[in-house]
Amino acid sequence: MSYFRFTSVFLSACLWIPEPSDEGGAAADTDTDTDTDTDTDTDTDTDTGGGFDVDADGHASEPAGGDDCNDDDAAINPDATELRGNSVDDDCNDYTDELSVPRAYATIQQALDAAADRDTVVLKPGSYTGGLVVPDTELTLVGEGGAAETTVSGGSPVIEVEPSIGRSVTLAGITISGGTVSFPSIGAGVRCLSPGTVTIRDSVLTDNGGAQNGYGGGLGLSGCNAVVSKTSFHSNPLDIGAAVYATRNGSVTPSVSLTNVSMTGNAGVAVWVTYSSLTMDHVVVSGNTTANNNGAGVYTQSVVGVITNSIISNNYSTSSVAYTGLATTGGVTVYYTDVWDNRSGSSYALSNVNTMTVFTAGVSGNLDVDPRFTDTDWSAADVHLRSSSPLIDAGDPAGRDVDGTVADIGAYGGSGGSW
Ligand SMILES: [Ca+2]
Ligand SMILES: [Ca+2]
Ligand SMILES: [Ca+2]
Ligand SMILES: [Ca+2]
Repeated sequence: MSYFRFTSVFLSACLWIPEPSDEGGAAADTDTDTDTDTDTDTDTDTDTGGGFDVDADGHASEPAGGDDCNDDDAAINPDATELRGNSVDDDCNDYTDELSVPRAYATIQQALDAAADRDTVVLKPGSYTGGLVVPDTELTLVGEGGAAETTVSGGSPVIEVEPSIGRSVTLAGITISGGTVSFPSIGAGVRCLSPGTVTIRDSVLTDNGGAQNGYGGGLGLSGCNAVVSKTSFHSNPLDIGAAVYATRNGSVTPSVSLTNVSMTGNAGVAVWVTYSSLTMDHVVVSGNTTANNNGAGVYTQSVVGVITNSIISNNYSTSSVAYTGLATTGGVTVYYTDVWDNRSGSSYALSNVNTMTVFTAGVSGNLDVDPRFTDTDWSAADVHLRSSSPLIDAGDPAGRDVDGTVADIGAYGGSGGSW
């Protein structure tokens, strides 16, 4: 008996919760309740545990405040194992006929290998071992309880995806950590060298890199497209692309889209993209620091793209020749973006160095001001804006926040700002 089941049984024995009418249970109606609602069921269940747990599977019905999504079937409850092919959500997690780890499949890799296109592999809350390969299958790997309750760690990389052209692999609701990569390889956390698309949302990529001599700590791409949203990259140690690294693979140039993303406390250049197209919208790249020569912040070369509604601040490199802050060429358009207090040189003596950049404060909505974040402990920064921040309502006026006001600049502005 699981702790949860024990708790439910225990509570059912101790508490009386008002029963819902007409649960439809099969037990004989021996109490004196009357059928008061307007559905076609008759009131036959109210005497079997007071409507609290009609099917006696240890889980109260949802109308009674419980978590049993079908209180007429004892085989269906949150402790059940998901069965495939029956079009039933057996384990009440809002996914139907998913490949469930670890109940139906002991390991993530077993589930990935068994999956077909459009399948979903769902992880129960817990910690899992990385070193995974997602085959060329259009699938979703998701943590049922979100990134706060689901961690996949270790491996080189933690997760490799291999989608062919036109296919997409989605990773969602997962903390991906502890990956390593060594020169000349790409990608410690998530690696994609295939010409399809990797989609990452509602996730955390942290502590990936380690060796300091490969490319791409959190996410490494070569000729692979990426769509990343509502995701944080923090404390990834790697010089070149601590958070995201992307480049072409032969003649295949990737498209990289980052929306509502934060990158803080990484050791190295957070975004390093070459020979690609790049969109950064509502991205924070702040508090990334390195003692090595390549710099910190954002670096692009031979890239066409747009950076908007974003913040690039407090990135420090001890090298006097580093590309610290925003270092990009004319192929990238920058607007409604704040670039502030990036420094390089010994003891970070050179302020706001933006070598190569096309950025000009005061033009195209661009700013050079203190963002006034809630917290600047960069190892786990809360980059929500304080109410006094000059970046509130300072984004592209064509965009709106979820509250209907003009979009804020930063990771929590715009229509996708709730995360
Ligand atoms: Ca039940
Ligand atoms: Ca049930
Ligand atoms: Ca399910
Ligand atoms: Ca099922």
